[in-house]
Amino acid sequence: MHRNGPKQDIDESELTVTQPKEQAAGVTAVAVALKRGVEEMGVLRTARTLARLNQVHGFDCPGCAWPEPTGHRRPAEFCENGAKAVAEEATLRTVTPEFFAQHSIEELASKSGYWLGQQGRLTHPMVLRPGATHYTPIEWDDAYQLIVEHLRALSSPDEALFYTSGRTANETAFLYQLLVRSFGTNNLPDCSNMCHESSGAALTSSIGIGKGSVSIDDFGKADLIIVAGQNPGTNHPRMLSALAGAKANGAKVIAVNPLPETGLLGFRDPQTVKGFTSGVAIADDFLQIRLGGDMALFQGLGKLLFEAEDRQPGTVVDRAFVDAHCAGFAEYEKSMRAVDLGTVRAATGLSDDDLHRTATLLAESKNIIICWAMGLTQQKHGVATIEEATNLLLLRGMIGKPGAGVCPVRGHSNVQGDRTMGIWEKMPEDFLDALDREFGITSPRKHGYDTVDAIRAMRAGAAQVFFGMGGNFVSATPDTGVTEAALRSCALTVHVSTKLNRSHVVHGVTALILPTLGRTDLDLQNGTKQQVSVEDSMSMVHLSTGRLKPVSEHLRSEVAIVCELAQTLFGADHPVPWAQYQLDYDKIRDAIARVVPGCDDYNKRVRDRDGFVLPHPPRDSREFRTTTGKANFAVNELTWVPVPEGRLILQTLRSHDQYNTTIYGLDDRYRGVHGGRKVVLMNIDDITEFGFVDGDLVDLVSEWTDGTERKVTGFRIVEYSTPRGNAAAYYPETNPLVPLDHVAARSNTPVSKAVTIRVEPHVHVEQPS
Ligand SMILES: Nc1nc2c(c(=O)[nH]1)N[C@H]1C(S)=C(S)[C@@H](COP(=O)(O)OP(=O)(O)OC[C@H]3O[C@@H](n4cnc5c(=O)[nH]c(N)nc54)[C@H](O)[C@@H]3O)O[C@H]1N2
Ligand SMILES: Nc1nc2c(c(=O)[nH]1)N[C@H]1C(S)=C(S)[C@@H](COP(=O)(O)OP(=O)(O)OC[C@H]3O[C@@H](n4cnc5c(=O)[nH]c(N)nc54)[C@H](O)[C@@H]3O)O[C@H]1N2
Ligand code: SF4
Ligand SMILES: [Mo]
Repeated sequence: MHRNGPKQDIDESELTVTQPKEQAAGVTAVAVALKRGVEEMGVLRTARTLARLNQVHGFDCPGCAWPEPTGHRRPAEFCENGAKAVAEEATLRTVTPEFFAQHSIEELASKSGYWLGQQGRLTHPMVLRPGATHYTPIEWDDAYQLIVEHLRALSSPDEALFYTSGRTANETAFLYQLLVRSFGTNNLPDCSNMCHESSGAALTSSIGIGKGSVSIDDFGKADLIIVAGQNPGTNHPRMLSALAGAKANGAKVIAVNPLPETGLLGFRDPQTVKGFTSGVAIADDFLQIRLGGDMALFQGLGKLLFEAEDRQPGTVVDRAFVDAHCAGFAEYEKSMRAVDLGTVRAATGLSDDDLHRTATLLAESKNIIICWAMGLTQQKHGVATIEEATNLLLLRGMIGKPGAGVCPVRGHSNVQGDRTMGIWEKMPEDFLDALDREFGITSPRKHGYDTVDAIRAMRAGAAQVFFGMGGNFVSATPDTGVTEAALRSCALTVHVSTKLNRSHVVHGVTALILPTLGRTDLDLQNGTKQQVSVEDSMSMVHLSTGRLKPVSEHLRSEVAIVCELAQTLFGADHPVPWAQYQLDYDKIRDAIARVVPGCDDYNKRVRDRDGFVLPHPPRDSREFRTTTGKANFAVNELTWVPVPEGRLILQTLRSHDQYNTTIYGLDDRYRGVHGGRKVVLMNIDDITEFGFVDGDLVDLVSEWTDGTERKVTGFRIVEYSTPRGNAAAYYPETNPLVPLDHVAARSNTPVSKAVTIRVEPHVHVEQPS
């Protein structure tokens, strides 16, 4: 079944730009999904795989964390990007030991992430010995030995880092954190540190739990839905169906975004007959906000809501809810009344009319949901911004009733589950107590490093072993130059991966690639079929069963890799029954049931038709387990992102044809960018002011407060509808521009959505031959 990947890398000179699309999804989306499937998997495998995607006895889509509808499921419960995610994983192209013999590390390091990923699935465990030019095959047992030797050589367990990306299933996540804590450290950085950490921090402080409070059914009951800092047409495509359904029931949708994202403005549902021929506008109103202006918006709206209450007392503030369930209301009211609307207009770029229109809708709607993603979280004041959004909902009594609530829309398909299972550098004491009781271990209590601190630790020589459970650490993290040097300084880097990526070629002195099964793959342990479980963005937990024949007999499941490594590391008489867990994942689920809150009877309930929903006290009973025992109104000083003279504020975002650092193709169809990725979207007035024209090649230079500069070169200017002073370019190409120390207050999340840059003409430097 071996097939080779494409030989050609990206040629940016083939980049073309067309008008952005006015409607998302529709027939083209279906056609693209099928074409990508057939290219990678062939016709039969495509048909078999897509038929099982998101179905009750099938596998969970590895695309994103948007939930499946409960009850009746349509025959095709997936979207274009879900199909692409599956094609990417279920591909028949392979990266074999022969591939590694043909390509040196130096050569692979010169390729784009796109090229690396397109080569196919990894088939063998591989090792790069100190000073070697090529990866060579290694036996699994020898690989474990090598890791254990390095771990034992450390002077403290805290010198090892154990990263997790959010595709990892609950069973793996639970065992992995157990291994790490048995070893003696809480160094469990994860992709969530770069993603919804700000949501977790804000919601925990405001309502006592870091998860969203709505279910998919609430969308059908809402009459106002605000979607802020999110591009669902690309990143959570089936959310558009939920929004379209809400609108059919009379809801209004407001999009808050610097860009007129296609999916928000128009949508053709490919799963309905009508959707093939006509579309609906999703957003009733579009607030084209300036980057980082959301906190000002929510504060301005807070002020206007109090003024509306003054005009018609008793109609806006939900006194009964506030009195019974909230703390800090008086301080909040005082701070809102002091908000200066002039500052709000400057910070947001919105008009008085925009603010009043939105406030009126907020005051009059009976059931309000606020959704958000990276546009809010990856800001310096991301935590405070989310608290301000939550304040508005508390004021209106919108938590813990049908059709209303907070909705952080998670990224990776199991990033929320990983947290529930203990992947966090600072898990609460009661979780660690339960873990210790169950297994007779002593978990360390000192908090570990998150992602940014992990990079700092490597840079400082305080960490020498990096272990990645999935993901692509080097490309996903900020400040690429700094991070690459940090990883290269490690004695050992290990990656459990499905596909080749840049983290394999920017390596420690010794490096290992451990190839693993993905969601779609059949997982047999000792001849018995195993299943895993996952949790979506709305706390629904259910099983996922892969059925495809793995591309190589040398792949091992993530669970098997953790269990085998643990046995090598701890020996046979360790209190955790690793060997049993490996052979029967039901046994892992039994342990999860005893340790993880809300998971009682886990084995039975994950097998229910739609799975089960984890408890959420504010949603279930308006109970708020915060420091005050009530929902907390937060008071924050207004923060926003002014544009310095002659500079731009740059956001780094996803194209329609990528999954984080995995580039599926070169077609950002909705935005009209084709054939390449090095573009910078700019407002026409900025282009003109800086003396450029659309199509010019430029270098982007980021400036940081300590006087240091970072640069990426050869980007094409594309005239685009974005607020004055705000620009956009794709991640990960622009990660070198994000300073490591540019992080959100209270969540330490890299500020990927507001980097100060200047734009310089691109000077072509001839390489010496
Ligand atoms: N196909 C596909 N699906 C994905 C992913 C993928 O890469 N590809 N990634 C997954 C992951 S891990 C995640 S976290 C999610 C990410 O999902 P999103 O958060 O939708 O992803 P981004 O592309 O970062 O888009 C950020 C959006 O916020 C807007 N924005 C930026 N800054 C601001 C701001 O200051 N204020 C406001 N109001 N808006 C702003 C941008 O214009 C853009 O529309 O998607 C998940 N799903
Ligand atoms: N500038 C900038 N940087 C960002 C962001 C941004 O918006 N702007 N977004 C941030 C966000 S929200 C996130 S979540 C992170 C993402 O950070 P990561 O999660 O680290 O990155 P991914 O690109 O999702 O990881 C892709 C790799 O995962 C491996 N993989 C895929 N499936 C599996 C599997 O089933 N098992 C295993 N073991 N491996 C698998 C493959 O080898 C693939 O190459 O990036 C962050 N970085
Ligand atoms: S919305 Fe997300 S989870 Fe659902 S099919 Fe699309 S990519 Fe997969
Ligand atoms: Mo994410």
